[in-house]
Amino acid sequence: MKMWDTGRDKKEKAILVAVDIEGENSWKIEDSVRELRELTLSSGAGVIKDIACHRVKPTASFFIGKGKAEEISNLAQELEADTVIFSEDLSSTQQRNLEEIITAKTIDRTQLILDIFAQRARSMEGKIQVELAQLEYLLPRLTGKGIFLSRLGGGIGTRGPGEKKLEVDRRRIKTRISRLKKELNTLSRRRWSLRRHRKEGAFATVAIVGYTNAGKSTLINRLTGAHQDVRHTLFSTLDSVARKFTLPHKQKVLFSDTVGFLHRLPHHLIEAFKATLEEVKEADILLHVLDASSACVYEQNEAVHEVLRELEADRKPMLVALNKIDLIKDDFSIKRYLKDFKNSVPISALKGTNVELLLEQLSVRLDDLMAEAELVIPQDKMHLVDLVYREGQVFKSEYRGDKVYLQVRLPHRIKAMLENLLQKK
Ligand SMILES: Nc1nc2c(ncn2[C@@H]2O[C@H](COP(=O)(O)OP(=O)(O)OP(=O)(O)O)[C@@H](O)[C@H]2O)c(=O)[nH]1
Ligand SMILES: [Mg+2]
Repeated sequence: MKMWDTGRDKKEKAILVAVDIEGENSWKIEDSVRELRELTLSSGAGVIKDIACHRVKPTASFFIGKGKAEEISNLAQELEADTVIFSEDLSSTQQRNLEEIITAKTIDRTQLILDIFAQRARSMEGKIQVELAQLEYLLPRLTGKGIFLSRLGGGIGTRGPGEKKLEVDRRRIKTRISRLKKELNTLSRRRWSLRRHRKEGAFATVAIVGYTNAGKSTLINRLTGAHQDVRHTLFSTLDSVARKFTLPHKQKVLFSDTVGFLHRLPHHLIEAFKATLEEVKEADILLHVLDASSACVYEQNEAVHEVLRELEADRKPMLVALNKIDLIKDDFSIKRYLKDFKNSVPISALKGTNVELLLEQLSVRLDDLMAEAELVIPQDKMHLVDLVYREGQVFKSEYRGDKVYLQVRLPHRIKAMLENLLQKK
């Protein structure tokens, strides 16, 4: 039996503690509670109670103060909770102290998210990325008693591809981290050469991005007949998938569906998933799927931009699909969103509404972005060939004497820059 299967048969019972620290979180407390609940359910645990508390400042030893911790402890005993989940990140001291008072296992939001990722990881790359994020999270916490090492109960916070390895010491963890990073590097290089290959096939790349559960996989499935897992749960997609498609203006594109974003996505995860998220960084255009039926459309939109900024992909051209309009009863909010979100098209990926319109818009945007060019690159400027492959789609490439001839489609700005550089002696 795999170790991270423990606790699966009996549903883990969790108490949620959403903490609102003054001026720290732009989300309303009700929304934080709702999100924590969805995350918990996505991890497979059940929620037996949620508690919201406000604090001006967290305390160093108990985060929520000793009195409140005791209150939660009583409640946990009374309700026979297995786990108490905090909406904010806890330091190792806070976690240890809390666990001494609250006899149930105590975990924070990052651990909860890491646990969901651990359960979802399927591909080798996905598993390595999750393990890396788990170890990076664990490392600074491996001090003193090392509470993480003594957890044998199973359930959230104890599962993961790297779980068995949690029982090794700091130094071995560090060695493991560097090995995982090396493996990721190798995989990432392989990915890069694949991508280069694809570009030779003259595909423009469209990365489907968006908040988790917005409907990204539903959309790629509808458009391309892909079979991405679609579920009403957070982070159902971890591994990216790419599918070929021909747009109304005959451009050949490659749609990629990848991991969903989240408000305050743990930094370790973004770091670890950077390889997967390269698809986003390298895309010619982003197709942002926004769940227009959510009560937190603006917050989710902001969270997506926050992650894109971290990936340095926030300046990419973007088309917004205002999804799930079948669930919206009033025209007024759709009109408002169309005004507030630039370049947006209201759609329903589930029902197929306006999907053609979305594709047409995508075609128009791509036409605007790209221009065809013929380039002749002399030997002393061979480094530019790489740039062309990275930024554009190559239809034809051949040696003509000692020069390279390329027939390409490129973003206007790159075309102008190259033509300028190639004119210079
Ligand atoms: N009503 C309605 N539901 C939709 C629509 N699009 C997607 N859904 C539902 O929303 C849920 C999430 O859809 P997914 O396609 O898995 O979302 P995702 O963005 O890929 O989510 P992750 O991979 O988990 O980040 C599923 O239950 C879908 O059936 C839509 O247009 N209308
Ligand atoms: Mg998905």
